[in-house]
Amino acid sequence: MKTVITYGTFDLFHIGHLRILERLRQLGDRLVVGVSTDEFNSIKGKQSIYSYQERAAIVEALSCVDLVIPEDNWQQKQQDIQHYTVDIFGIGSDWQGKFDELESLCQVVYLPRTPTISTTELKKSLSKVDAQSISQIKQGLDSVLNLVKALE
Ligand code: C2G
Repeated sequence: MKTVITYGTFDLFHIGHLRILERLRQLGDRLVVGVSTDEFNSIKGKQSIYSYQERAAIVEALSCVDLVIPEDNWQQKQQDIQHYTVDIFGIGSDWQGKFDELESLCQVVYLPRTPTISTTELKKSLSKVDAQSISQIKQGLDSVLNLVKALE
């Protein structure tokens, strides 16, 4: 069985996240996803809208994802690759070259990012809407989350 692993924050889950996870899953038979914990996000300089639990639940609900693990630090990749007998480490091209040291343990692939969408841009456009719209959006997102939980 060929195992693929990747890592990310996956906040405000969007089509760019879905596309990379689906493409990575197609490279093997099992996809393991390390979702950054809230504490690790602080180290990464990221403040996510959704908590780790919510972000992990959404990623875990995807049919292309087989296992979600917490990503607590930069150093755990080597241990994870050995623990899960990973054949391929993959991540978006915005990280091109950053994880080449893992080539001594497994194949390393950088896949093209989906252009014109990012969580940062989503946050910027969301911050332009008024408070009432935000609560309406939150209600909508909460019902999506409840649906995901109901499907679990
Ligand atoms: N991504 C993408 N296209 C986008 C946005 C994101 O392909 N438009 C990919 C990224 O390249 C990454 C994954 O989606 O592979 C998750 O992106 P983020 O949630 O932004 O995660 P990041 O901050 O890149 O964390 O140790 C690795 C880090 O945890 C990666």
